[in-house]
Amino acid sequence: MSDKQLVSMERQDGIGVIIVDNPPVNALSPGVPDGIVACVREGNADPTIKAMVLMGAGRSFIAGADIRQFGKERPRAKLGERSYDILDTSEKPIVAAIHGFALGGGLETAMSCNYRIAVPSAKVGQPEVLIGIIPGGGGTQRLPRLIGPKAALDIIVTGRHVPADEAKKLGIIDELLDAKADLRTAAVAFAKKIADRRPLPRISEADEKLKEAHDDPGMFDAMRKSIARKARGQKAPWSCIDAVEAATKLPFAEGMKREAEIFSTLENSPEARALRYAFFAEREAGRIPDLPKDVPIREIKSAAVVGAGTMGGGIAMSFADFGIPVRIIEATPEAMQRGMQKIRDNYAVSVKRGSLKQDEMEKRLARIHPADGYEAIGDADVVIEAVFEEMPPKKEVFAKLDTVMKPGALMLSNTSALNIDEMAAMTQRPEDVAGSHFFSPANVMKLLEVVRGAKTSAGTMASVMALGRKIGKISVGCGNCDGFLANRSRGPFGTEMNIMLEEGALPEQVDKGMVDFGYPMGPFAVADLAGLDIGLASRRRRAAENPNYRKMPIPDRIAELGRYGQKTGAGYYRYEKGDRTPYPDPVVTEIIRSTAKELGVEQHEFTEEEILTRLLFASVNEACKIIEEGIAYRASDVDVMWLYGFGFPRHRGGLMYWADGIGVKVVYDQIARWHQRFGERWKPANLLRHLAETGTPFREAKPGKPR
Ligand code: T1G
Repeated sequence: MSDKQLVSMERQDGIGVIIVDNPPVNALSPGVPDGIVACVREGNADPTIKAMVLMGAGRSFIAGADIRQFGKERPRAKLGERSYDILDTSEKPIVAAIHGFALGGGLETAMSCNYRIAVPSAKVGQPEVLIGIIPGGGGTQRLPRLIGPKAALDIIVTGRHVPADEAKKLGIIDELLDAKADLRTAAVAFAKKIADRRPLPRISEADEKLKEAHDDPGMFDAMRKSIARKARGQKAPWSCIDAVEAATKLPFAEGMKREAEIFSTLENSPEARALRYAFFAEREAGRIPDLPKDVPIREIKSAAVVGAGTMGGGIAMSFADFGIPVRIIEATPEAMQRGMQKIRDNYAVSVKRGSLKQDEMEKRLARIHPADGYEAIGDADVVIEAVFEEMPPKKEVFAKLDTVMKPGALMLSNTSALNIDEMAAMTQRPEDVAGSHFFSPANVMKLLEVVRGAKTSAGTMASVMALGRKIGKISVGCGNCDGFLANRSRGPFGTEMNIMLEEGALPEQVDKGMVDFGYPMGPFAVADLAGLDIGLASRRRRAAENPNYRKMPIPDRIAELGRYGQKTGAGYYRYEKGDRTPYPDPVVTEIIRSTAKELGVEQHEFTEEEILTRLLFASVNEACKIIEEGIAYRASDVDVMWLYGFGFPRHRGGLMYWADGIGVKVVYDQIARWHQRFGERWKPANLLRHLAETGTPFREAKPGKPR
């Protein structure tokens, strides 16, 4: 496809309409910038053309540079000769007509035009920091000139997508169209209206708004302070601040050079490569390898949830948040009352924080309906079971659902580990049963683990994956086994962290190691947040099922004292009233030391590196077993689960990507040594040995037959 066809110009009433047509999101792939340059030059040379409009074909304006090109050798136009520069120096006015997304190089392209108009559903932004770089097409120099450095800092450092109405208020958009307006028609009319206006407004020449930084020079350090904790170990967020600060100190052309210098130091940094990997891994996760592309997806217009506890309530909110009416049933009116009150309280907290408007809260609450009994939910398109995490009550629920749910309804379980086939066997329609494992808090966490049972149909699997996307989740599919992909791969991490306490480590030491690595919280603090009673119940269940199950005396003794974590004011740590800060507790240290003595475990000093690799290699090994069994469909799905389910630091790409950075052979050799030292629990997975012997990276691991 020649450049021209990626970008073309049509003449309409003396206006040159330049259309970028590079599906799916009109990225600035090779040929697109040149195509824009060619059209602008043609427009300026054509006397019949008085002004131009730049717009995108299909569902979006321009979603930025082509991320697939980063890190690759590619032709680069010099500063001053890029499409941004040609647009900026056009003799005739150019109007950017925005629908869908104007992100990264897309917004930079629009800011290189003289005017910007948009439909109300459009979103604009500079999300480059989310892939470990900074805007490289003038965004750090033009945006502060357009809306002031402070607002520009917020957009560039957070990478957030700005809705069109806010973009209008900020001054990014000159005209916000009516929702019913036809974009092209409105754009041509706008272009005709401004065609003769001179001088042409050029953001590169508009320094007025930069004065804001002279009045408040401390804004850059204030931003640095505000991101210190969240951006530790990363480069891009800090570089974003440096580049915007440069815009307030240097003339435009100098600032552009500074931006390009900073950009070139980041493009191929380990952080940028890891974040690019995560970007595409997330999209790949949405595809289940052996599902036919044309499998019919069931439309979901109504939902139901069985159980109004913490998870049930959060799941109901997820549906309501995305406009789907949902009915909830509970065993008793008191439990229903508690559940509904919790939902109201959760929304009230969001309103108080300003992340939700009061009227929107009312709208969402109005979509959540307490219902009386199973009969009241029979016509829902999907039902999710979220009762206590034990098999008998879950089987009972599925038996009842089978008698009331309409044909074709999706029947799902929110279990985080229990056997989906056992629940499906309680129905006459196991093909409509699957797992939909939400992570707590269900209305906040973006991950949805979609579990395929032995009899789950392709249609059900594809429909649940699509449902996850519809309610704003990242859907990742996997097969059915104890703990599925997420919790099973995390299991050995949990085992190792408690065994290291027996060998002499302390919770605060392990947590410091993982926080330094980039986790928002250490694993022991996370356990206290989740509640140690859940861990105790799960260990007791496993010990009951498997006589060889390795007991965990330290966490058992802590929990048996009623120390369930934050909710009881003490767990692995102690907590002050109303304060979530974890304080080391000598009571716990004493339990650890005395239990270790009793067990006669040899004590040793732990380095941060041993803490990190003991915890993560244990899960890498388990993940290899999960991949070789066909439970995971690809190694990158493990990474997406760890990024969105377990807070793995995103700038490290994910568990398997990080392990690839260390090297399969190094990981294998260390695990083999621990196998010798610690025994069976460290037995290397066959797949791991195979990868080490063949020098194949984890990300190229071939999964077993999908289950
Ligand atoms: N480059 C290459 N492919 C892209 C792409 C991009 N910028 N954006 C999307 N895709 C692919 C994606 O992989 C998927 O492919 C398909 O499009 C649909 O995407 C110079 C340096 C726009 C909000 O960071 O955030 O500009 O899986 O499934 O959920 O300063 O895509 O179907 O094969 O995500 O509707 C800055 C990245 C780049 C935006 C749409 N831009 N994209 O979300 O669809 S750096 C970004 C997104 C830059 C300049 C710098 C989202 C979206 P496939 P999707 P969606």
